[in-house]
Amino acid sequence: MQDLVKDAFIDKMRMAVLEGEEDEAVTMAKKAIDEGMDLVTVMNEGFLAGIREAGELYAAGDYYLPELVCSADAMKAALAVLDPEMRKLPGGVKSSGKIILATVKGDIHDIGKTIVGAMMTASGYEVIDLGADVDNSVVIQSVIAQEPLILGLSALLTTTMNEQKHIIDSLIENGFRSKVKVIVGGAPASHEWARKIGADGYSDNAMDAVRLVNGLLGRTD
Ligand code: B12
Repeated sequence: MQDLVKDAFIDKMRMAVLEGEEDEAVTMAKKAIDEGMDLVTVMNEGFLAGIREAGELYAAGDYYLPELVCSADAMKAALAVLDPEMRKLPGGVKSSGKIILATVKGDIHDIGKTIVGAMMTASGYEVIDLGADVDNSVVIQSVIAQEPLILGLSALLTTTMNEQKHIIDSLIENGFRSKVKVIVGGAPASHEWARKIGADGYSDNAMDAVRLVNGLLGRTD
C-alpha cells in the first residue's frame, strides 16, 4: 500500500474513534487486516490516537461523557477485531509465560489494559485477562490458582489506584508475593507510585510494558 493511502487509512481509524463511529471503526479494523497492514502501527497511530484525542477534548470540556463513551465503544469494537489477529502474529506462536491482567475493583476503564494484553499476546505471552472492576479476592485467587510469572494491575482513577497497593499487601499476607512480579499502570500511576507500594515495575504505555516484562523475566529476544 502506498504511504499516502496508508496515512489516509490510519487517519480514518483515528476519526472513527474520535467521532464515536463504532461501525466505521470495525470496518476500518477489518480493512487493516485484509490489507495486511502492521497492526501495531494501526493500533498506535490510528485507533489509540483517536481515543487519546477524545480524552483531551473531554479534559478540556469540549466533549461530554456521552461523546467519550461513544469514542470508547468505537475503540473497544476495533480492539475486539484486532485482538485475535494480534494473537496470530509471529511472536504469538511460542508461549513465554503466563501473565494475569486486571483493572482493579471499582474501576471500569479497560481499554489500556486490553491494549497491554494484546501487545503482550503479540509478544508471545499467554495472557489471562480477568477484565475490569475485578474484586481483589478474585485477583488473589487467580494468582494462587494460575501461578503467573507476572501480575499486571491497571487503575485509571485516583480513587481506585489504592487497590493496587491492597492487592500487593494481600499477596504478602498470602505468602505469594515472592512468586509473582507485579507491575502497575494507568493514568495516575507512576514509577514513584510503583516504588511506594512495592510493585516491581511501572510503564505508561503498552510497548514499554512489554519491554518491562521482558526485562523482569530476563528475556532478551
Ligand atoms: C475512555 C475514558 C472513559 C470511558 C472508559 C471506557 C472503557 N471501557 O475503558 C468511560 C466513558 C466509561 C469513562 C468513565 C469514567 N471516567 Co474516564 N476516562 C477515559 C479517558 C478519556 C481515556 C482512558 C483511556 O482509555 N485511554 C486510552 C488508553 C489506551 O490509555 P490508558 O488507559 O492510559 O492505558 C495506557 C497506559 O496507561 C498503560 N497502562 C494501562 N493499564 C496498564 C496496566 C499495566 C500493568 C501497565 C504496565 C500499563 C498499563 O498502557 C496503556 C496502553 O498504552 C481518561 C483520560 C485519561 N487521560 O486517561 C478518562 C479518566 C480516566 N476518567 C475519569 C473519570 C473521572 C471517569 C468517571 C468517574 C466519570 C464519571 N463522572 O462517571 C467514570 C469512571 C467510572 C468507573 N467507576 O470506572 C478521569 C479520572 C480522574 C481521576 N483523577 O481519578 C479521567 C482521567 C478523565 C479526566 N481528565 O477527568 N472514562
